[in-house]
Amino acid sequence: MEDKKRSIDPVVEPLLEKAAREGIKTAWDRLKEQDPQCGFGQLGLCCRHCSNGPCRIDPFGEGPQEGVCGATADTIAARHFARMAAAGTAAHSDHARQVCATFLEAAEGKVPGYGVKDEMKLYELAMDLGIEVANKPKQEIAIEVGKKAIQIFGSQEGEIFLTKRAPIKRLELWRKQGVVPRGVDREVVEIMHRTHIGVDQEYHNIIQQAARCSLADGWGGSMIATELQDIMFGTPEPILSKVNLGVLKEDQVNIIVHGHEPLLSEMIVVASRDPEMLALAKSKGAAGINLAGICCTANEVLMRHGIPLAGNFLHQEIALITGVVDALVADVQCVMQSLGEIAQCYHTKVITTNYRAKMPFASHIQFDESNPLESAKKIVRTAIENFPNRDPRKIQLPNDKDASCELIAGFSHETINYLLGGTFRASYKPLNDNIINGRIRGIAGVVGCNNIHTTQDIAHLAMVRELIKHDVIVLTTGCSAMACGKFGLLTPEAMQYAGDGLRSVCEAVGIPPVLHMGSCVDNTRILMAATAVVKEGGLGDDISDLPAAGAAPEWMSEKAIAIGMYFVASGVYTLFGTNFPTLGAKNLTKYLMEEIESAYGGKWAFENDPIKGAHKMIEHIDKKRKALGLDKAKERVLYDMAMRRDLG
Ligand code: SF4
Ligand code: MSK
Repeated sequence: MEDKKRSIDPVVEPLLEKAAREGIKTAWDRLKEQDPQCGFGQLGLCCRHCSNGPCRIDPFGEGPQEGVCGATADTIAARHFARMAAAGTAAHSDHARQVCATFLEAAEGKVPGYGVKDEMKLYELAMDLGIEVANKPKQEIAIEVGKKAIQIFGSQEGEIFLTKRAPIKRLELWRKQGVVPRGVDREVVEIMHRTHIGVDQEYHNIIQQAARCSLADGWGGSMIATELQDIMFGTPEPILSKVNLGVLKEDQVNIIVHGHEPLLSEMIVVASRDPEMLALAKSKGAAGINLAGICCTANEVLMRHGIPLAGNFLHQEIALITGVVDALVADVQCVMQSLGEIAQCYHTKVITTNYRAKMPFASHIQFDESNPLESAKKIVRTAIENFPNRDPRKIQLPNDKDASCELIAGFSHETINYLLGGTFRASYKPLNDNIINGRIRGIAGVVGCNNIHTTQDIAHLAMVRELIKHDVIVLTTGCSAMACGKFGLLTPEAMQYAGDGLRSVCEAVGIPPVLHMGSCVDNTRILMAATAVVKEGGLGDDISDLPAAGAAPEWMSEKAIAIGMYFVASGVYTLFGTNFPTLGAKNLTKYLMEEIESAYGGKWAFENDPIKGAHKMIEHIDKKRKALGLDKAKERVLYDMAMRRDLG
């Protein structure tokens, strides 16, 4: 394995050097220990679905071409791919299930501290769920919404309600393809059944179920999580904050929230501002309580409260190495097991909070949904009491000018609507008009993780810069959004990197060319934005007609496969970098990357070079512009102030 730069983020290397001095292993060290990683696995060519195996297929055609049961490369890789989609769907949806349960209990008045913050969104969702709202008190509507929402998991027949939000043509296409999801749990279970030995052995058929299951995620579990979280905690609006390890403070109690669920972290925000807690912190010698976040729990509390981001996936171990983290509070997903062990070298308390997600060397404080503030206070108190245990000799906090960067987050699809159209004429029309007149060439969603095989953040940064340079506006979520934030792309000043057309629109509206739309479940905000653009008119009548593309250049989690698959099945050209889990299965890969387009209007693509990846996306956007008749060269016009105002 060649030695490459571990991160382009300047705060990382000095802390990795500190870790080496202190004898601490990080993900980069463990990657070296894994070398060489299994080539069959990387290509999707190994199977251990039964104990006749494990079986592997020789990618060079010289060794075995079938498993013991006769499964071919395409079957093996398709089964593996489908199981990844099922696991991703399950992860998002189990999060959503918890949100639904808490929402319902809150509506019934059983959870102190939670209520309805966004009433308008409650009514809109109620109507989308077919609930009568006229002459009903808010609480009654909320209870009905909670009860109906929870049905999307266990329902066995029919169509998940929120699929009706898609453009009509898309819903009809799904019906024709037989992929409208019936219920989240049913689709996940069916994948697990169909990928068991000796069941579904036809790769097109397996991928059809992967699409159905992933749609249950995008237009079901993830979407309902975003909706109910917005109703309970508020729909995000643009908010200023900071990102990177420079947000940690040497003189304050530092608490990092990590994982994906905002249920508890919302209350940790409240508890960290509680006078009793602040007084306790003072009594321990701390100047205050500083909350920061990692991964998508961080994105949730950033979007709604401006809580700063400590960093993305590959920052989690590095944050502990600073020696100033008094508590790292983990809920679910993307939390490395190594954190518990690394914390042993410092005073840090790693606290797990969800019975589903425990780990060695961590203490567990179960989140009590019936009294969230009490759970949150217990955690904050634990962190405060740990503050005096810091070892000053082990502290190394990056504090130069690059150690944190300002950003603006909070671009829900409702906010974009409002920002573009204004209070009295909120609409996507200005965006559509600017796409039609060519100032904006198209829309790209760039999302997803850090992957240890790629220099941290390098692909996100290169791809996003290349896209905006070519007038493609970028919507971003998850760890990709954090990468963009660390390098200044989430501020209006980033317009300096944008092409003339995109820059003129950003200047007129006062938005950055890269819009932070939230966490991983919030990718559904991108689906909703795309649907709003279709419904606004002038750019075709389906998501697949739009000059739009998606990418996850540093993806690594199974959730990314579910997200990618629901984007493809929703009609989006979706490009992954770093690696792709079917590359050893030629027919399957050809199907996913070419032939599937005839069924869904979207397809997968793989490109390891982020600049080339950006150009493949732009090529696709241009193809769609041509199909819409928008490819005619526009005369270059110099805009005066009045014309710019008019753009908005
Ligand atoms: Fe081998 Fe087939 Fe069993 Fe997979 S299911 S391990 S290919 S025998
Ligand atoms: S946190 S899934 S590493 S984006 Fe949502 Fe980041 Fe990927 Fe986890």
